[in-house]
Amino acid sequence: MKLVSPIRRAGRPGLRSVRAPLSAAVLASTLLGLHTAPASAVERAQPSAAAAAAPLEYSDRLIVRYRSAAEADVPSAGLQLRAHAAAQPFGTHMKHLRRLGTGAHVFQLDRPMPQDKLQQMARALQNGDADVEYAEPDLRMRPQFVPNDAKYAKQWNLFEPTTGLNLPTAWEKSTGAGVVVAVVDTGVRPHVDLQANLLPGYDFVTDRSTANDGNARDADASDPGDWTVADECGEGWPGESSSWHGTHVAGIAAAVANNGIGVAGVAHGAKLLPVRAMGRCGGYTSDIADGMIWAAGGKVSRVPANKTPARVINLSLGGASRTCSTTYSEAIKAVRQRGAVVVVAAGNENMSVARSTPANCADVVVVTAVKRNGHRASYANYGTAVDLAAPGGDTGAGILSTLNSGTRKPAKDTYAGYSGTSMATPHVAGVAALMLSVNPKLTPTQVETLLKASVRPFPGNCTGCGKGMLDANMAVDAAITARSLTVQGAPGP
Ligand SMILES: [Ca+2]
Ligand SMILES: [Ca+2]
Ligand SMILES: [Ca+2]
Repeated sequence: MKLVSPIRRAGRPGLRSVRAPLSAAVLASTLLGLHTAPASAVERAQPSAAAAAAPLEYSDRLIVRYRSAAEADVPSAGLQLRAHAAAQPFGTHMKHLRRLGTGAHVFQLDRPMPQDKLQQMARALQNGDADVEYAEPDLRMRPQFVPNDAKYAKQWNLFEPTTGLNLPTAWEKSTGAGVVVAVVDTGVRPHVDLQANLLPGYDFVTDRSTANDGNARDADASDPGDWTVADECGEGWPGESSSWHGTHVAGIAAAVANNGIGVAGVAHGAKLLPVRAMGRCGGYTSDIADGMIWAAGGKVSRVPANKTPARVINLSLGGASRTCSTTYSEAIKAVRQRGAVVVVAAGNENMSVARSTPANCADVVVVTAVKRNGHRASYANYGTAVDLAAPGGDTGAGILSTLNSGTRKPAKDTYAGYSGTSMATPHVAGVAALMLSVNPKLTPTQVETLLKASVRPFPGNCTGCGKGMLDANMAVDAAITARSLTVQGAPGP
């Protein structure tokens, strides 16, 4: 059921084909006339799966890996000519953009196309050129959050017996010292409650209208704002205020604690590596993949080496796709080889996680959201790919974290409650940092296994929410126990 199509307006080059992260309020006002409202009157209106998915079925980029050009910054003229020829029957042109950290190449089309057409084009390219190892759409991702009213919000998510993380107890053993957590997101503000934990990071956004900072990639990962005007991210979509999504996510994972102000992050002893890969209307898979590889210490051409590689990569983002792209699979494989655990939001469409990517990729820790009462949040995706659940908040009880007061450009530091699987995910990323701090030898697979083995049972109804609810104290204990097992030569999983 596709009710809203993100048809790009003719003659407005550079505009995005997908919408920005929409607030629940906006979605409600936009879509309630078109969609059946959720049954529960207690829950706010949530985007239906179809509405949330539809705009993401478009992209104006393809990713192609050539057997002969994996090491080359630019594929040969012959290869480019064949790519160009493959695009012609689809009424578009393909222009080489750049090489990815995976060794694949990104091509720019002259206009956004629906995902199924892109798939056909990718297949045509693959079938017509023996040198093409694979070709796939470069899907745009968006942050996975639902903004919330802050006035009732407190940090119940850290300590409350029902669904809290049992953190005060865990903090006696670990605060994440020595561990770097990468937040691949919209960038961050130098918020007073983040600053002491912030590393320099990098801005991987290549597309200038997405970037909104006046240039393509650069060394400044600060968030200039991701506000949009009506129709910018697809016709029919209203304008949006800046979300400061990355700043909020970063604060949950590792806001400064015991400084007398604001909030406490889960792993407030850890360092935050801001990796900017999204902006206005979300961001491309290709930029996210490069950001991930760089975050873990991998090489990305034309980007200076990351001197502070991350052991934990937080992806509070996603898009609609029934398959995990090869680009994501390769990026995940590359960062895991470097010892980084990837934590991914299940998504906010109240649908099967199998339809949300990169949550449907293998070898990532997939997190869904519980409400304050331990029931699955009404927006939260579910299914067998979900590994565990963490507090994601809901109406009147959002997850409080660092934010900025600017509606467009940055203004003052502030704090606010947001809800979403975007908010649940950095709880798990933070706990992974607590575990790696007490046991740096843990592999990404071991971190995932121990996280799942140390959960608490759900106090509410949470079907398809994985093994249970995140418990920081039990996870840290499990990491400490695994340390002694490793010493005795009996490594864990
Ligand atoms: Ca830039
Ligand atoms: Ca920048
Ligand atoms: Ca603080």
